[in-house]
Amino acid sequence: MKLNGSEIDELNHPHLTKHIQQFEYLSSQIPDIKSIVNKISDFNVTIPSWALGTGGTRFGRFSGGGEPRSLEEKIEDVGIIHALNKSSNSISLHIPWDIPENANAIIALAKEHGLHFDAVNSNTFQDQANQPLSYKFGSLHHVDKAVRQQAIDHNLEVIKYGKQLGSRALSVWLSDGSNFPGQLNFRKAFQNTLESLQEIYSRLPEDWKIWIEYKPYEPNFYSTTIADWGQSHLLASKLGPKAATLVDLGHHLQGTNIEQIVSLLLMEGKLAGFHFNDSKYGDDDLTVGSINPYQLFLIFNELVEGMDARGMNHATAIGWMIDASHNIKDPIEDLIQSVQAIKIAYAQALLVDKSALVEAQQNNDVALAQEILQAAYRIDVRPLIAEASLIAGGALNPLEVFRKLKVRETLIKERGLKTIATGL
Ligand code: PSV
Ligand code: MN
Repeated sequence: MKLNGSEIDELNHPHLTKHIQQFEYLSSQIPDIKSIVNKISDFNVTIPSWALGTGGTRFGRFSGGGEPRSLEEKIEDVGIIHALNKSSNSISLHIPWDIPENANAIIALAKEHGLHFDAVNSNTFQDQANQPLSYKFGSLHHVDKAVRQQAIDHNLEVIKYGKQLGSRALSVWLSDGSNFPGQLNFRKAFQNTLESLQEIYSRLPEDWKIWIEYKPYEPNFYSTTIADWGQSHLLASKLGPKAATLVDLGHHLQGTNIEQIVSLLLMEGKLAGFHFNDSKYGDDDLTVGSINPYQLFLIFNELVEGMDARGMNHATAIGWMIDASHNIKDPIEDLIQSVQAIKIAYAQALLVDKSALVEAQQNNDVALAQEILQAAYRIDVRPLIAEASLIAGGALNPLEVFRKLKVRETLIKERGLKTIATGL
């Protein structure tokens, strides 16, 4: 299924007069609104292939139907999101879940939908059929060199697929860790991981990066070998300039000041990018901005400040991606909401009065500094986001258009109600 621009235009039409009024009102409040609209237009958020099906917990999974059954259908789904919001022009694949049988045909299909391929993800957290050695006790950190070698070879294979598709980064998340005190020698586990990553790093293509994700717990509940940003950063700095730390918002213990982590990683030139989601308790993988939109804004505030300080291009210098699981919502609707929330937070961060904030900080004027931040956060920037989408040929309200066009109903007709889960 592929949406066409004219059916989207038609549904925008009845809302145009109201939109123009709202945008004009916002323009009267924001001096250089055009430059902000342009930045929003340039900004894209990658959709992970594994987020297009219904997720689940270890207790159950409740499919809404019409889920993608193949890589081709996952690309179609991202194409639908991109046609609606004009901000999701790439997909991130997970190997072996998404092995492209015919890379040229896959590239052609992606192009048809205006998409390209972002980072490729390796998977050494599951055993695959016919895999000689088990990852039950870890992969790149394993006590047995033969298991480590198998995991290294898998990562090299992932790079091979990524090269065919035009990806430029390998994203590594390890579930390696331990469940009980005494199970693992932390130092040896870390050194094994480093050695394994060094071997992968030495085989990275010239223009590639390796992104190292961290997570404090789950599936292991006592220790994780790359548990936090310090451990990831230690590995990334030992590896070299092509390695950096990937921040998944859900991978922090409650109350962690993620914006401060982001600021320092940026300062060191070691922020690879993001996996966006939201959470209340742990790695809940909820819709971005659904629980704590203020935190998301504060993170973007640091991003904008830090990237501007280093002269980085907001849209392209780091990886922007969603990593979420949709247990009760339609996955496409959830992803549409997530991308909108990210664009809102980014736009609000662009509206912070930077020079006034610097002055307030210099004067230790704490109350004023807070006022300045919150003044930007409290602006309703939705007309600005809608304007950027409209100019690019997208929907003023992507979620509403998705529903009005009865996209899910069509997908259910095409693909059936009962679909097999691929991925997480
Ligand atoms: C598991 O927590 C996880 O969500 C990691 O964040 C990875 O990025 C993702 O799965 C896919 O491997
Ligand atoms: Mn992640």
